[in-house]
Amino acid sequence: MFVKGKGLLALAAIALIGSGAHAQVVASSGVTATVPTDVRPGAQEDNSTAWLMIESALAPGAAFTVDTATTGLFDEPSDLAAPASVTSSAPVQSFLLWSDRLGATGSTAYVGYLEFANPIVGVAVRSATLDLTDVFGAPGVTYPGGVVGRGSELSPTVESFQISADRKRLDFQFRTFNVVDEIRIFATVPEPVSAFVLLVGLGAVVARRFRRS
Ligand SMILES: [Ca+2]
Ligand SMILES: [Ca+2]
Repeated sequence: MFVKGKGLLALAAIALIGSGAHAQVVASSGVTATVPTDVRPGAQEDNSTAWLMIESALAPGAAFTVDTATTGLFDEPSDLAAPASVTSSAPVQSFLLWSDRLGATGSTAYVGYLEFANPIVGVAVRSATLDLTDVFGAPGVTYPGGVVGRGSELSPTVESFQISADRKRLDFQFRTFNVVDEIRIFATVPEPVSAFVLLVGLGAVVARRFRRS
């Protein structure tokens, strides 16, 4: 019975993942998902992993500012476009990826990637653009608005990110010193009806697993 209870919990966890924005991240490396209340420098530190948090869902047609809406390797500031407002006809989800090393001296390298179920529309990496897009942050979370250096300072072989040709994968490399390194990612999400169909499908899988056990 105890084992069965654990199985129930595991299935409930799968259902939760399947029903939420977490389902939009299908694979990752070097990143730990978290639900923080404070993402200012020093609030949540780790020398072995970067952090990922789910932020707000944007309605179709909402305007948001990005530093690039194209694909490829970005390893110097001149690779970025001028900050520009974009809109998406599909619903969009905002995610914050960041790193914060222990303490405020020395430096730590972070390397990893995120794979999304749906295409990345654009990203914010400059401190000013991150400040500007904090309105799409998660409710109740304190952000480092106005903190110089919160963004990602692109530098060849030191700090960079890459968006794959199909826009579903973002590779990153941070060298984090005394502040933080952040990238805010805007990726499309399925229309609600699609998410519902996915849930029904997941329910069928869960039901089959229960019958089998
Ligand atoms: Ca720190
Ligand atoms: Ca930084």
